Amino acid sequence: MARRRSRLFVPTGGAIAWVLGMMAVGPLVGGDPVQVAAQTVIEAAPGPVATWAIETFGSYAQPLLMIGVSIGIVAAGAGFGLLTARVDPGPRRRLQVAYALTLTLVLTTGGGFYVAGGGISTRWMLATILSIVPPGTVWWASAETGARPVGRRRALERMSIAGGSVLAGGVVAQLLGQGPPREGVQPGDPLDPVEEKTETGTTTPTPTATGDGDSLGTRSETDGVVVSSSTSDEAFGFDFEGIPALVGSAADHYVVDKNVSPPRVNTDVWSLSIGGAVEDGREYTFEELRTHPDRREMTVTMVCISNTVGGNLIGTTDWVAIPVRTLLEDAGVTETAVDVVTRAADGYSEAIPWSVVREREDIVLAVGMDGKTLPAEHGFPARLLIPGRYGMKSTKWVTDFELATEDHEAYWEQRGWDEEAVVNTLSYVRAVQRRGDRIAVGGIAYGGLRGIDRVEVSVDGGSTWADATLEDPVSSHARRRWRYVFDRPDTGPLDIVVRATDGEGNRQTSSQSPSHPGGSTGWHSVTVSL
Ligand SMILES: Nc1nc2c(c(=O)[nH]1)N[C@H]1C(S)=C(S)[C@@H](COP(=O)(O)O)O[C@H]1N2
Ligand SMILES: [Mo]
Repeated sequence: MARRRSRLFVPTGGAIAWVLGMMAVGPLVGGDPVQVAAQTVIEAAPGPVATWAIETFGSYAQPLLMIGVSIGIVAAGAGFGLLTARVDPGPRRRLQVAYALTLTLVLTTGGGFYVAGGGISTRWMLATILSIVPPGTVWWASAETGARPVGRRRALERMSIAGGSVLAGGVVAQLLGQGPPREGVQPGDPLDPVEEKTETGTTTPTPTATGDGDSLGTRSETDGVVVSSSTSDEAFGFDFEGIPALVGSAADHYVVDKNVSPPRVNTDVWSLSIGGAVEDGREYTFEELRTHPDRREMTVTMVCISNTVGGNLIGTTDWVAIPVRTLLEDAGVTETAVDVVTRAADGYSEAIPWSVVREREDIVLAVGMDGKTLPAEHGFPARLLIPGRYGMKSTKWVTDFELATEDHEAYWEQRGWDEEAVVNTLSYVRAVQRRGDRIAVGGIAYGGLRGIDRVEVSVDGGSTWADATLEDPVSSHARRRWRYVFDRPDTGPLDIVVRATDGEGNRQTSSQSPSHPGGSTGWHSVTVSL
């Protein structure tokens, strides 16, 4: 009995120790084999499966997948234990199995860290060795038990030795951290300001009306809408509790990509290459881009195609960017060019017709965000921005521009999402505040390049509508904020609905569609009491 139990316990416990040990030392190389496995699953997943996961789990999809992969590895260990618990292969066979297992363990661990850390280094070696110790300890601790059944105390002792080696690996990894700071520019480093603002997409932020009640009474949230009361008796501005900043910070900006952890790019070796159907293929260093004479500041709103009505996958911030067409024209685009394909350090790709890029000065390569170089998760050192299209078109961690002579099928397009991904007009309620008898409903509205002309609000579930007041646009590429203020002494429920009309006179459709394949549509509604 005891022997059988130990044959089940050893591979299961070994697998647990292995997974935990690898995760603990991951910081040494900036990733671990479990992440590599999860990333492989994400990229191999058929379009409908990937889409289903995004729609069902949203931003939990990747963490859940990591847990799933870990459970899978442990289950494989247990399965192996179950299969082998019945047979006694004899000492010779047992030795062969032990060799084969050790070899597999070393190869997968070393190989996984190699991929995760981008090559062979002392850290890679250390991570691999430290990760083999915990499962090795479990195995070693059980090796002698073949002869004697393990007592509860001995078993506990062994578990703590394995646990201790995981901890020790974690401590080493934390002490050595991500390694000495690299030479060269880092994500989020200070960026020289653009001295002379160029026209495109730039406006000076308009100061907003005052009276934005610091003196808060209460605050709560209903379906993501901030509901508050304030003791202020000043007139409402656009900035009351729960309304996003006119221009958000980098930290405010949502993060969406296919990666379990963002690729880390070293600007000392990175360059942006421009090739394909051009006369002179060329490379830009980060330094050349960072100081490019045509760089400009732009306030741009980005929204993810998987955002649901009223959702938070929308951000507005200041970028420093260079028109893509300038970079491409300098390389001399030839007649045969059809698509501008962008490729990225994480294997992602996107494409946009050259005929579109040629016409638009506002399709840009961003090298700065919120006054600094890009944060790693937003695409350091350089990312595309295509205002008016969903975020998926805006490739992060760009490494290559390739002028392709035929239509290119991009990462999400292969997975069944819309190719052009032009944003649908949207308007969201973000906050409701009471000041005495007065109530303000406020939020944002975005119509991509079409702009927003009008926002209407209903507080009776759509029976009657009133015009909201729109804030002056901060940029032609940014969403607008709005508010609607009315008198309501009683505290009964309000059925709030909002709808916008874009700059071409089209009212936002009331028909509800899911985000796949072309982005969500429908009016945002919320019921609040205050
Ligand atoms: N290289 C790369 N670029 C990418 C992605 C990606 O997975 N890899 N995801 C895209 C998607 S779906 C969106 S919504 C935006 C999000 O950009 P943000 O994280 O800076 O907000 O990046 C886009 N660019
Ligand atoms: Mo997205």
